[in-house]
Amino acid sequence: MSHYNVIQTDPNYIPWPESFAQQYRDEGYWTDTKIQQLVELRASSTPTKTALVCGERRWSYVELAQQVERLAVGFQSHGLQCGDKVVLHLPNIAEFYLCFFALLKLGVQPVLALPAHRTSEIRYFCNFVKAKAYIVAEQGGFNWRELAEGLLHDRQSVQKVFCLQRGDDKEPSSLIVDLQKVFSDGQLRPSKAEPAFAFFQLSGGTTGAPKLIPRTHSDYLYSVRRSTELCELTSDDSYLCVLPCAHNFPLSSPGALGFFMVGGTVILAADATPQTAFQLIEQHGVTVSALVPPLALLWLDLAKHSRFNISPLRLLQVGGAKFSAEAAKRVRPVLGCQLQQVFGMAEGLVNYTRLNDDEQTVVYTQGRPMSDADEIRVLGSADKPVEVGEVGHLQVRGPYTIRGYYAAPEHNHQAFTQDGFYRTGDLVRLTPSGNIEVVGRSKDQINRGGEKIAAEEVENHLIAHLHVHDAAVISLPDPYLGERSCAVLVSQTERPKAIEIKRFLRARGLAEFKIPDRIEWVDTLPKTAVGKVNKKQLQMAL
Ligand code: OOB
Repeated sequence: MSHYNVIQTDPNYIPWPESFAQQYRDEGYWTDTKIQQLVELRASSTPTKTALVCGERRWSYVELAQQVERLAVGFQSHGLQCGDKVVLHLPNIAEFYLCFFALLKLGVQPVLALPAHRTSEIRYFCNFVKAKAYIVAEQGGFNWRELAEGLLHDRQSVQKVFCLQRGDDKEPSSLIVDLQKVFSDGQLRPSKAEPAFAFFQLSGGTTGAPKLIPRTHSDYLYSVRRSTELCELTSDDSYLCVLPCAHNFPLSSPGALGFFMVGGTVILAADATPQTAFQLIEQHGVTVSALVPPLALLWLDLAKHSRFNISPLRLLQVGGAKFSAEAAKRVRPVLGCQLQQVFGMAEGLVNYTRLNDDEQTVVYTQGRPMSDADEIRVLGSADKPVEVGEVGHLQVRGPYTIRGYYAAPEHNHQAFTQDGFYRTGDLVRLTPSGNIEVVGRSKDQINRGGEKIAAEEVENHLIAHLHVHDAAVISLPDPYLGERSCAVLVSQTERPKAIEIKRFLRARGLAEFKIPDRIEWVDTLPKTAVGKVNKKQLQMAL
């Protein structure tokens, strides 16, 4: 696609103001490269280098580029075209990247759903963006077929479901297209248009409905490029992708895209157990990986009596939730590699500790913004900047931080300031050296070991229960997850057992990580002076 293409307009998308866009281009932050070109560029510069390993399968750069092309041709013949939305719902398998690049090549805008999402979330995304297609893989414990057939039957927007089926129970279905059969030879018909942005990331959310985050080729690639520099990646590096590959952290910080950019190798882990990870590190000489804190704790435990040689690992990134200093201290002695703390968000801003930072900084802080063009401020009461060392609300604006969620004018009003800063909802403290320490949160969210739960979303599902009159979902401390969730419920009739409440939520198709870990009943929910539920008081009482 050349820049002569007509850029489609999308009234639901909020671009950077032209003066900022111009500055980001002039100063070289934004370029015209498209995300899918990462693989194409490498296919010509290092064609035979291994790009991707997934189980027994592997792809060189040129093979990857060819497969992406064939998939794009197939999607096009199924009617997908520039500006169409698609919900991409795949676990850590190579087809995630194949689909992602193929869709971007067509100008189709995928919503990057997480594997843990279920009927409730998927239906919402499909309806919200008016997705033309849904791409899913068969996975245990999830009746994807019922969901897929439901989506098609509804005759809303979804016209096609592409499913990656397992060999053993392939069932012929006239409605669902076998993803393997989509790959086809032929010529791609070029598009004369380009979408306003490339794809959607998902927000951890604080409201009843999850928010969609539009990311552009320019802003995303800049964040990837800057991340590869910070992590000093070279083509000799290989990345073990343990976290769900659709998430911003393992996709772009520097994640798989960073490794494709430098011509390194991406290795997908079939599961998130440390045993699998250690075996893959030894087998492939993995040099970098990224984890959420609970997984890092498991790695630390296993390393003490593992027979695998994990010495190739040079850098372990930990982020998504606060990593305790006690655990952070143990990374180098136990795992024999450098720790990098990563404090990022799908909305944009990513902070890193640097490879040459001193031990104190790496252990006690969550790093600092990756870009000189990131503008951050820490505000106290009445939105006045606080002193260094004081706790305040973190706000950010910059070349890869969005200016608004997709089609959410009311929420944007609260989440963004007049001058375009994103209110992160994180409570932080700046150290004298300019590093950030995350100390808490003002947003109504639970961070369950890196998985984000919007309290209001779960509360809305809970009060749909016949016997639940009122509900508050709060976080409680957990030694392993950092936080776990607790639903505090009020009934005016009877109090069903916890198991029945959980069963009810599962039946509503809610992702498993959002099912409350604990259920408590109270007579009334305590209120604050302004009449909101006093969650602090509930937390203290439990
Ligand atoms: C990453 O992205 P999201 O969108 O799943 O979650 C963002 C939120 C942040 O606002 C913060 O509340 C929390 O997750 N968070 C951390 C953290 N990293 C993220 N809180 C404390 N310490 C950390 N190191 O989680 C994400 C995106 C890109 C890179 C890394 C993480």
